Amino acid sequence: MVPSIATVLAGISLLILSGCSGPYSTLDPASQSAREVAIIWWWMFAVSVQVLLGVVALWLYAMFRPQRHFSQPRAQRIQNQWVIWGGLVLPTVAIIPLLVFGLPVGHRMLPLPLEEGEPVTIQVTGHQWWWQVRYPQQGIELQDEMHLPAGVPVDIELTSADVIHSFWVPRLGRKLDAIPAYHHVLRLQADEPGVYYGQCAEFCGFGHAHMLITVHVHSLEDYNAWLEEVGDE
Ligand SMILES: [Cu+2]
Repeated sequence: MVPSIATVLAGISLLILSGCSGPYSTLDPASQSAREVAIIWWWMFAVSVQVLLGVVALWLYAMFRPQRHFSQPRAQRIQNQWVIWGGLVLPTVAIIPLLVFGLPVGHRMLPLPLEEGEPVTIQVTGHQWWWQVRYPQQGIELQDEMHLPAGVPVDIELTSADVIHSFWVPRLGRKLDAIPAYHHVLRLQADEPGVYYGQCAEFCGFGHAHMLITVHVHSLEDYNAWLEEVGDE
């Protein structure tokens, strides 16, 4: 029996969408800011599919339309209209909503002053090819491993000891470069306890692909208990 086109398309979609979940997927968000990034991604995907279908439809039309001959000035006018509408108006209309919705999402991941309380601060330094994680107040130092409290803003102070790296835990938020001599701050806030995985997202040499980090998110009580147990004060 030959499967119908609908069955084949459904099968292909399922196969593609199965890549949307998993430990490194931005489309399986576990924080408010990661959720907002995922929503924008889905909108961009939906709009780009419409654009693709539109372009394919125009291409088919151009291939199979009956031949018509225009005078030179009219042909030039039609050509100019395509450049103006397709080359200027369409990209502008597409980019403006992206800016309107995208800028506030990025803004919420900045280390802005909180209405109450202080964020937890963790210092992260990228090395070829590992992550050094420090809790300055407790004198804790870890390698390729991080512990965070859930539901609490955490400021990750990023720098690098050698080349440019990029810190990225896709399910918790955006990525941010770790650059030698600079200190960039990334604010994350995980929804709930769990284990999340990160990966260096800037090619940094031979061991880049194996530059991973495991993020353990605990309840606030468990996090404080962990700090007491591991810290030196
Ligand atoms: Cu890297």
